[in-house]
Amino acid sequence: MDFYGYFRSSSSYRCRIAFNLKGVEPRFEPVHLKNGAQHSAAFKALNPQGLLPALVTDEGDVLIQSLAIIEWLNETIPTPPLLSQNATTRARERGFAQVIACETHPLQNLRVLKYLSGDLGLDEAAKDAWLTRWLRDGLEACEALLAQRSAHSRFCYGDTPGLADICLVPQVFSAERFGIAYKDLPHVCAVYTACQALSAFDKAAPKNQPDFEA
Ligand SMILES: N[C@@H](CCC(=O)N[C@@H](CS)C(=O)NCC(=O)O)C(=O)O
Repeated sequence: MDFYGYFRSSSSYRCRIAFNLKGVEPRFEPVHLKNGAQHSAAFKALNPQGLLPALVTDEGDVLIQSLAIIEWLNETIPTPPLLSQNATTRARERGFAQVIACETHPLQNLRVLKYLSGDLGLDEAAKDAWLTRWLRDGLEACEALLAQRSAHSRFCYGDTPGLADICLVPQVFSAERFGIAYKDLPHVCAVYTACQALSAFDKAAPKNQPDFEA
C-alpha cells in the first residue's frame, strides 16, 4: 500500500494511528502541503479535490477521505476492531468521529485559513478568533458527548481505542498547535492522556514522521 500524507495533517494523522493499531505499515509518500504539492497534477490524479490523505491499495485502488480509509482498513483487517460490535455504540462512535471530521476540522483547514487571510483579507487576530470559535466549539461538543456516556471507560467508547479516539487525538493536537484551550475539558483530557500512553498513537504523532519539520 502507498499512503500519501503530511506530518501535520490531522486527517493523515488519523490514518496513521489506524495503521499502527492494525499493525500495517504502508509505504509513505510525503505531500508537502505548505509548498502546495497537493495541487500538483500528479496528486490530483489521485484525489481531484487536492486534499490529503490518499491511499493506494495493493490492488491499485485509490481511496480518499480519512474516515472512509479507516473504515476500509477495519473491514479488510478486522482485528483489533476499531468500532463496537453493538450497533448503537457504533453509531455513537461514528457520530463522535463526524463531529470532529465533518464539523470541526474542515474549518481549520489550510485552504480555509488561506481564504480568510488572502481573499477576505482578515488579519491574524480575526483568523485566531475564527479558529477559537470553531475549534473550541467542536471540543466542547466532544466533552459533552463523553460526559453523556452511561459508563466510564478509558477510551471514548470502551477500554480499547477506536474510531472516536483516532479522531479525537489529532484534534487535540490541533488545539495545542493553534493555542485553543482544552485543558478544562476533563473527559477529553483523560482520553487524550490514555491514548498518548499507547505506542500506536505515539508513533503516529507528527513529530515522529519522516517528513517532520519543526
Ligand atoms: N475530510 C477529509 C479532510 C481532508 C483535508 O482537509 N486534508 C487537509 C490536511 S488535514 C488538506 O489536504 N489540506 C490541503 C489544503 O487545504 O490545501 C478527510 O478526512 O480526509
